[in-house]
Amino acid sequence: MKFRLEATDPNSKARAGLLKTDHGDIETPIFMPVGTAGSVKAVHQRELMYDIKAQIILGNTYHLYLRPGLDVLRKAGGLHKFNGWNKPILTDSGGYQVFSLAANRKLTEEGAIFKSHIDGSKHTFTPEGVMDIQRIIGADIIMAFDECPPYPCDYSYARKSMDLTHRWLKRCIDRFDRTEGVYGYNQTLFPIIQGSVFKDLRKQSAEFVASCEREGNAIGGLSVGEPVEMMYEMTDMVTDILPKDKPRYLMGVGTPANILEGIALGIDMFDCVMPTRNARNGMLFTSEGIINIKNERWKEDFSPIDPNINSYVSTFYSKSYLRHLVIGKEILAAQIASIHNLAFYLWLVGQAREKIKSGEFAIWKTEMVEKVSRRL
Ligand code: PRF
Repeated sequence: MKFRLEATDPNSKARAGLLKTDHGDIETPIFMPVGTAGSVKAVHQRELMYDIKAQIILGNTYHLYLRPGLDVLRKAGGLHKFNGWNKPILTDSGGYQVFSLAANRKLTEEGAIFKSHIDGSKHTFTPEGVMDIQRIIGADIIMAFDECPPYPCDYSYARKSMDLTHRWLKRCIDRFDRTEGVYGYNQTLFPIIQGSVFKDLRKQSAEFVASCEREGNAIGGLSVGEPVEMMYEMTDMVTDILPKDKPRYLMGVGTPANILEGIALGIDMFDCVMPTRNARNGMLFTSEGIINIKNERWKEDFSPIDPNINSYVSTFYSKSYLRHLVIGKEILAAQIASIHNLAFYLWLVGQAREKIKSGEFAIWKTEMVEKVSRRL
């Protein structure tokens, strides 16, 4: 994997870059649609590729390991072959999902023991095991095994948790560096910074992660319920410590405004379930603001969903028609709304990239944050 910075904004820490993987290039800043179980919910690959223009998607170790399981994935030739997405894939390591989804989970020095949310079967994830699983899934970018402490959490818990995440990181690196990709292309491992909302812990974690000298770095443990100002403050601190010549990934973030602020603080990669999950509940993100399409206000609004977004569904379908589909619980509603929201997120990061390159990002960002946060 190679990363090249193409431009930096003179009035913020925003950067535009190019990340090269064996499955193609990624223009940063980028948003990565979440495809938890190997599918971006309600969206075909063709739509991801040509309407949304996604450049990389995310998968989850936890889900893919439980279903379809490693035998199927290995026989398929890896996730790219299995789901037909031949561009880059990043997998999250499973620690976060074990703690948000599994039953009876227990943390030890060795790893996490949990019961499947699907059939109650018992499993153990260790740093080594999770590296091996992500090798078999075949993601281009694989994530270290970490613990994301809840918010709020006290200082003593946050420190112990961070230390455990660091010990796990060493084990991840050790295992990753002793193994090879199963399918012939390169994979790379990103470590994850933790430390809750404590400045000294965040600093310590960022320094430890930077000292590992991997090809990219991630920031975890944020957007878990803390005030946004805290999230921005932690991100700001951490990006001052991380190397400038490597991509930074802010995990699980966020709203359109969060993403713009994150870019201003020097983040290059984002993922979030929000555009797809909220789409399925009728929440649309548009270039004019946020719409609850179920609202009476849109009943007879025959204007396009968003004329500024050049995905087929955004201009072809009207708000009124989409409202009708959502209220009738038609399957098509989830498809249209998900494609539109993802196309909007990709449009937003694409615009940010253009503005960084032309040196106008900072002013544009302030206006845009206000615009995309409005509730219509
Ligand atoms: N760790 C991992 N995945 C994550 C997070 C984390 O802290 C977050 C926190 N926002 C989202 N996804 N491994």
